[in-house]
Amino acid sequence: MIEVPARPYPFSLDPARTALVVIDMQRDFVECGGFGEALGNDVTKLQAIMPTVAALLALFRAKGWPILHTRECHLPDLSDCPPAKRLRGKGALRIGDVGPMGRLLVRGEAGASIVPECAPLPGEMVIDKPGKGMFFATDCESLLRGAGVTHLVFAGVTTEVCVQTSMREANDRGFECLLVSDATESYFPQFKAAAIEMIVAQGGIVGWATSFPQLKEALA
Ligand code: TIU
Repeated sequence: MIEVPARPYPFSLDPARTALVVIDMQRDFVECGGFGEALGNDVTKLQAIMPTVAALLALFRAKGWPILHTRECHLPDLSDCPPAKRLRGKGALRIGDVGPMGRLLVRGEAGASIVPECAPLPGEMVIDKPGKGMFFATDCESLLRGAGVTHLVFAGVTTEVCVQTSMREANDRGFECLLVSDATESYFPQFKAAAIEMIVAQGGIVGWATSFPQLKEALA
């Protein structure tokens, strides 16, 4: 086992059973004209983590450890998007409407693709998910269990929405979860900070948090 300095205490990682999960690093969330902006957010905040997520991907690729990317998106007929989700909010554009990067949050559209800096390589797992959590209505669990994975390292956006939901789902399924705090971002700095505190509180009730430099050094 490898010990990674982390909060609330060091995270023990099994090098043969650890996967990186990169949540929703899609143009729709980090670029202007996408779903994130349609919700009223300043999306430029999220772009700052792209080099760190890319470095984290490079670290796992160098190790030959499994990588799973997720994309939040829906089928073109929106049959997997409940009206409660599609109609939520008061924005001018909704899921499925046409924006400058194609239809918002629809599978196969430019906006639903992962930013080039963090794009999946052949052989890496890629999951399209209709919900905020990665396990809802996906085959994530069988993919990870099939690869013998027991430990998950989390990155991506946004910290308190899809990352935290996915981490909570993973925790309930018995995965040991570590969040890389400088490889995740929120539109709301106070929500990012609070989400990390919620995760590590109570002895790591949801999981652990570390920084990329700490993880990199521990894996060196
Ligand atoms: N990927 C993800 O977090 N989806 C969201 O809708 N996040 C928001 O913060 N809105």
